[in-house]
Amino acid sequence: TDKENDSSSIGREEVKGGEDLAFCSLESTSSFDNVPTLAFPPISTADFQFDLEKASDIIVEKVLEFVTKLGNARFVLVDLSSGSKILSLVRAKAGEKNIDSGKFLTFVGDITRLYSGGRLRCNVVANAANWRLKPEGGGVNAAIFSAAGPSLETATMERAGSLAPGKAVVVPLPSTSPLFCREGVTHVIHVLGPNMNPKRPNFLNKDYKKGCEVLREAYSALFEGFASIVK
Ligand code: AR6
Repeated sequence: TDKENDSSSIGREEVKGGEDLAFCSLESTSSFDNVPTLAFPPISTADFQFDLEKASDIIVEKVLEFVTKLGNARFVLVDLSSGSKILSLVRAKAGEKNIDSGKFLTFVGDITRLYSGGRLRCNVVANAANWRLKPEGGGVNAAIFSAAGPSLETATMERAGSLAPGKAVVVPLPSTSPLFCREGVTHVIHVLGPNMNPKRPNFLNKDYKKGCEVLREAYSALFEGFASIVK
C-alpha cells in the first residue's frame, strides 16, 4: 500500500496485541521507538489555501535546517490521502536535497492514529491551529482536538489564550488523554500558519512575500518547540 511505501525507510513493525492499546499498553517494539519524533501536517495548505509549490519549498528548507540542528530526532510529514500533492512535491524535493531518509519521511494516514493505525511512534504531534486555539473548524485541528479529548483544550488554555500567525505553542498532553495513552503522544504543538483564504481571519490577499515569511516563521517556531522538548 502507499502507507507501507511511504514509511519504508523507517522499517515496519509487526502488528501485535492491537487490543492492548485500548488499555494504554505501549511497550517498546523496536529501537526506533526511542527516537524523538515529530509528526506534522502541511501547515496552511488546505483550509488556508497556501500555494503548494511554495509550501513544499519551505517545508524542505526548514526540515533540512532542523534535521542538522537536532541530530537525534525524526520529522514525519503526514497527510490523509495517498494522492496528496504536497506529499509528492516534498518527497521529490527532499530527494533532490539528499535529506537523510531515516530522519525525514512522509506518511499517509490520520495524524491522530499514527501508532494504532500505522505502527509509527511519534511522541510529538503538530496541529495546524486557528488563532483562537479552539477545537472549532475542520481539518487537522478538529481531528486532533477530538482525538485528544477535552483535556487538550484545558491544557492549551493554561499555556496560551490565542496565537499570532507564524507562532507556535507547546502543550504537554495530560496522560489521561486518549492521544497520550493510545498513541504515545506526550506533546501537541499548535502552530498558526499564514492564511490565504478570504473567508478566514488575517487573510493575506495573495501577498506571498508576507505569506512565505510567515510560513517560514511558523515552521521555525514549530521545530524550535520540538527541539525544546527533545533537549
Ligand atoms: N491527519 C493528517 N493530515 C490531515 C488530517 C488528519 N486527520 N486532517 C487534515 N489533514 P487544514 P490549514 C491535512 O485545513 O490549511 C482549521 O479549520 C490536510 O489534508 O487542517 O492550516 C483550523 O481551525 C492538509 O494537507 O489546515 C484553521 O482555521 C493539512 O492537514 C484552519 O483550518 C492542513 O489542512 C487551518 O488551515
